[in-house]
Amino acid sequence: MNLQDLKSKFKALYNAEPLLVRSPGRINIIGEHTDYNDGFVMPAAIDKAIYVGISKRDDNEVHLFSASYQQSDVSSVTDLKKSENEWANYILGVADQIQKRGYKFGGFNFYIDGDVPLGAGLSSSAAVECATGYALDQLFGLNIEKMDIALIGQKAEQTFAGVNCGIMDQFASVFGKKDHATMLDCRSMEYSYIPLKLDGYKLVLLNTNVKHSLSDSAYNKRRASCEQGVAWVKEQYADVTSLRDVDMAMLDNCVKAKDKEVYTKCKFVIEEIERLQKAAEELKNGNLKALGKLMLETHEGLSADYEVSCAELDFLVDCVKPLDEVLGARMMGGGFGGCTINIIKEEKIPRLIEELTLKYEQQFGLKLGAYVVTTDDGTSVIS
Ligand code: GAF
Repeated sequence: MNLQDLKSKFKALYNAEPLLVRSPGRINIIGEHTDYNDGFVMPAAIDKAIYVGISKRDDNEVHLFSASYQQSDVSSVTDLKKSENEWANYILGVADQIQKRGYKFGGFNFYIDGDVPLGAGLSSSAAVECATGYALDQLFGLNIEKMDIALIGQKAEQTFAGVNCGIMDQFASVFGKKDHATMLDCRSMEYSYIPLKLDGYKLVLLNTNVKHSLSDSAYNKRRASCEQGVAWVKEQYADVTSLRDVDMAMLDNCVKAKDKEVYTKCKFVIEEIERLQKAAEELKNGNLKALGKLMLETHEGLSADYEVSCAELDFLVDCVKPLDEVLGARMMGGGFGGCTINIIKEEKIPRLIEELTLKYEQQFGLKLGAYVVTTDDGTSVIS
């Protein structure tokens, strides 16, 4: 990302000097669809980020410009509502949530750019939300807690983008730490950093370059199935408030006979919460092979039970599964497209990407994206 270029474009557009904020995209090592079930997640921020330039205005107007869409959007802080420009809603939704929490701010100019691939499941939208929240906080001296920046971003996604998401993506964008994975307990919101020592291996993201259109509605549907499962378990175990409190015996007892669909969805989540805890131990002990095996199990569960994979993601995982140089592989994030995350031996990466690109194109007529990523720090002011 050329920051000098971003600054000069901001100046040319708004005739003002911007404050610059960066907020990264994220990967998730393991722990999928567990965040909205009070479970654990293990994401990390990556070296691809959203960059925001921002300056105060003398009036109450909000002037936005997106470099990716080459579009502008004008509104007012006295009447923040959804825009016809979808990209603008991730920004306006955050401004709206900040206001709803009682913080006051005036009009602002805003320029957004970045190198997080859009629609690739790397949480570019969470990065936009967190960059916006932090930029407004820093520009207007609002003193918002960092955890609240993440929570505000999540709420904005739910209200202005209509996805009933959990907290993982915004949390990872704000709290990421270079060379570390973050283990977050989504119930207590306590977190710890686990060193990500990959010793000769690298994290490689393989981008299917598809985003099947049912992704948002299916996400909300999965969440509803989990809630239904909890409601049935609660009839017998009154203290239960989420799938985090449920074990397989309780699930078998209360849900199995009622609804197969709800049962398999809840089963995946219960298994995944347990799997993540094992994975954290393996990572701490430097046992990448065991971690990789758990990642493969996660993929199987996401594909067969949680049913959020797709032919393209399954194909990419199936291709690398038998290879010695690949320790782990799985689809990542909400599902229905985006990227797989792979742990691959460094010297084998270029050749493998070449082969997979060919195979993927032959199979689907699509171009494969491939990014060797490193982990990075979370949201910050850069100048
Ligand atoms: C999406 C959501 F935004 C996250 O909150 C999380 O639920 C994830 O899907 C699945 O683990 O990225």
